[in-house]
Amino acid sequence: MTKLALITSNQGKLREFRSELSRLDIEVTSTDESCEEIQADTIEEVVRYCLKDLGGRGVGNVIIDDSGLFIDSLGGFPGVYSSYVFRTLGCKGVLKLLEGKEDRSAHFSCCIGCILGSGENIVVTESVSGRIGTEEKGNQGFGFDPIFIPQEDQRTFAEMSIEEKNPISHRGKAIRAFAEMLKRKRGVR
Ligand code: ITT
Repeated sequence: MTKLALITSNQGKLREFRSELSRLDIEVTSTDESCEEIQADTIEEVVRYCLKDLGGRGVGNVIIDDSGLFIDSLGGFPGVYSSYVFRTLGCKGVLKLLEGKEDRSAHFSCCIGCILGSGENIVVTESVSGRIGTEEKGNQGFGFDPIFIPQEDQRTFAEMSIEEKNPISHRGKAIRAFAEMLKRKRGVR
């Protein structure tokens, strides 16, 4: 079985990685390891910088996940500031920012970065389109899940189980693409 450690302070992310990757015979552990998180214009830049920092210190077999909620009518905000905005404004604050706005379209993006024991890197980004609801709904998931309704659904992510969210979510898609690339690299050294 392949073993990879996820660097995150977010238990919701860890649960989603474990749920998806255990089926592919990849064990995801947690770790106290950390990396330098820069403020950049894109989540990919944040991930690539972090991988460079880890690689420079000889750290391997770790995964990182930088993600964000991008709201069209707010010019993509909170985007790379999602973590800060969740901690400060929360779901309620975002709903307030959208009061009176007709266009509620948004997407979540997730960038996964991995540095293998060999030092090779994998970087993959996936997204899911949807809209911001008019109130918080549901108590599953984490973060902005209670206000995000994926395309072609009427329920928020927080009204879905992990088994329902992963097949359509930004993270679920990114994890599967990552696993595919990992397989092509023929196992973790
Ligand atoms: P780590 O950096 O320690 O992994 P974090 O929660 O700070 O944890 P990010 O920097 O990637 O994670 O920030 C992403 C924020 O976007 C996060 O705080 C959530 O509020 C939100 N987010 C990302 N993915 C989400 C998802 O699947 N459902 C709901 N909110 C999500």
